[in-house]
Amino acid sequence: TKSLKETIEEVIPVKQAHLKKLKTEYSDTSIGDVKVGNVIGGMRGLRAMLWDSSVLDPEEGIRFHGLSIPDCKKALPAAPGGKEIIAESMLWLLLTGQVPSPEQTRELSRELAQKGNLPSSIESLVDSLPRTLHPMTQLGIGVAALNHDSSFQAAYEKGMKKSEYWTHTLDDSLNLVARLPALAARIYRNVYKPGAALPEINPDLDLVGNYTNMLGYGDNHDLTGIPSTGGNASAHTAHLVGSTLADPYLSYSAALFALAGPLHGLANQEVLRWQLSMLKEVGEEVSHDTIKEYLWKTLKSGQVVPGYGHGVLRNPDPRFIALQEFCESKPELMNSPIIQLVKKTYEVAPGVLKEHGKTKNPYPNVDAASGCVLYHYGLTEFKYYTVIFGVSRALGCITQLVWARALGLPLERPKSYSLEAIEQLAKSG
Ligand code: FCX
Repeated sequence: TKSLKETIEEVIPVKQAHLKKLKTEYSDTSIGDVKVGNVIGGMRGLRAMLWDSSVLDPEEGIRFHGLSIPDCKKALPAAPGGKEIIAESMLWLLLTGQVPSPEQTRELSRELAQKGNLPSSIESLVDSLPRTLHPMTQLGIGVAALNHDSSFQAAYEKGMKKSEYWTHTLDDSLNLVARLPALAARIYRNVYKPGAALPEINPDLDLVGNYTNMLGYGDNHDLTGIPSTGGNASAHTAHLVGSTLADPYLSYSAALFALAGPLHGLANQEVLRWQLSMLKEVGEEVSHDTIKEYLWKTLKSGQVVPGYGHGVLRNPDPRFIALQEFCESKPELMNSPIIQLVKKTYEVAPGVLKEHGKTKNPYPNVDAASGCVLYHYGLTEFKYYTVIFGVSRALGCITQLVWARALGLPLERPKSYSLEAIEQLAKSG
């Protein structure tokens, strides 16, 4: 069976030819205008980025090489005995656009397990961090320090041809993905279970199986996240930093610090903090009316309702729907108070946000549900939740780094203007 690298190698010339055709035939063709609103509104809706492995449609959500999340669940090899997509099969799809065979998936799992141990210098670096330092900050520090062994950086210093950039980027990226579980699990152990033993990586488990096992939750695939890609802040950051030829470790650590923002990945922590403070205030008997009151109290205090709204989506996030369906498929999940609360909140929050009249999308995003499943499984330390997000999102970000180098995409440098200059441009039309 063909390896991942061999499969990518076959696809690269096809994509390079497609990009070359685009460049020669359409470089000077406009595909949309830039309004002042785009420049001062966070570039919302600005068509300004190439990202091939997935597309995010405002109405129907994300598709990976054309496959929706339900399509992926049907097509991709699932975990042994499980139903959930396993990370390695998703990684193969993202990187190659093809569905891997069970053997290819198993082979990749074995390769990642072999590469999964942390260098002792990284272990002592992470162990030296204060327990009170946010787990996301610790993860970013650990990932950046892993660049000690970057093959991209070493090859660059020796001088390598542009055509080799992608293979060293892939090597670093696979090493990074392989080491994330041990790094993330060590941070969890250090902060929440100091002194507890950390299980070894088991070569017979896949990436998520090893990660949940090292967290102390057994080989539980229900905790995995769905990688996302595209113009969101963390993916965009990885893409921008990678365009300077900073290696994948530095690029992904930058992405993790973007993910650590409350409007982005930290929202899954914020949702739990918010829902739990609601539970504390209104007690277990929560009615739609008490939830409504709490929503208005949040909005009136100038805070956003965490887990609702989205920069692109204008419908409930399919990742939220997938998690809701997952909860409905497990009776023990459905009578968990926190999952009941998320469900009841979903029944009133869109109405309140529509009445509030500010958000363009009053519906839930993935964070509205991602944390409560973890909470139910006993992983109640919600300040750790974004770290789990940071492990799964790496798949999307490193895919883009490999492909940006394979396609020879240049350093990113949008043009910036002063307020005065923007006004002049707007007046001159
Ligand atoms: N609660 C209250 N107000 C909200 C809101 C929410 N959930 N979502 C948007 N708004 C407000 C915005 O704050 C903005 O108000 P302003 O004009 O006073 O600044 C107005 O509605 C228009 O914002 P909008 O264009 O709809 O949304 P943006 O693209 O600016 O922002 C995010 C999108 C996701 C940042 C926004 O919806 C939000 O803050 N949501 C809550 C935090 C969250 O759940 N983030 C996770 C998003 C995603 F899933 C992820 O990255 O993981």
